[in-house]
Amino acid sequence: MRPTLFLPLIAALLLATAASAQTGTAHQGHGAQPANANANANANAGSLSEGEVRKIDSAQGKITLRHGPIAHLEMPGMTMVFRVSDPALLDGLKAGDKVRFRAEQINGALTVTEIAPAH
Ligand SMILES: [Cu+2]
Repeated sequence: MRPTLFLPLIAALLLATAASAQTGTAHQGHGAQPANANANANANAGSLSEGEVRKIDSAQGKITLRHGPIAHLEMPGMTMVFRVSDPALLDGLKAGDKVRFRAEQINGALTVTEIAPAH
C-alpha cells in the first residue's frame, strides 16, 4: 500500500520542483525590467532644462539660474547657484539670457554640464 502512495507523492514533488524552476526563470525575466527603468532614468538625466541667467561668476565657475522644474533631479522651479563643469561654458552668457541647460549631480554638487542660449 505504501509504495503506491509514495510514487504519486514523488511525482508531485518533482512537478513542484519543475514548477518552481520555471517560476525562477520568470522572475529573472521580470528582473530585467527595473534595469530598463534605470536605463530610462539615466537617459532622462541628460534632458535639457529651461532657465534664465541671473548671475555669472566666471572666477568661481558658478552660475545663478532661475530654472523651471528639473524632473530628473526631482527639483521644482527655483533660483539657485550651480557649479559649471567647465568655466568656458559661461563664455558669452550674461544675466537675463534665456538658456537651455543640462544639470547633473556630480560629487554631490549640482553642476551645469551644458548650457546654450534658448531660441
Ligand atoms: Cu534648483
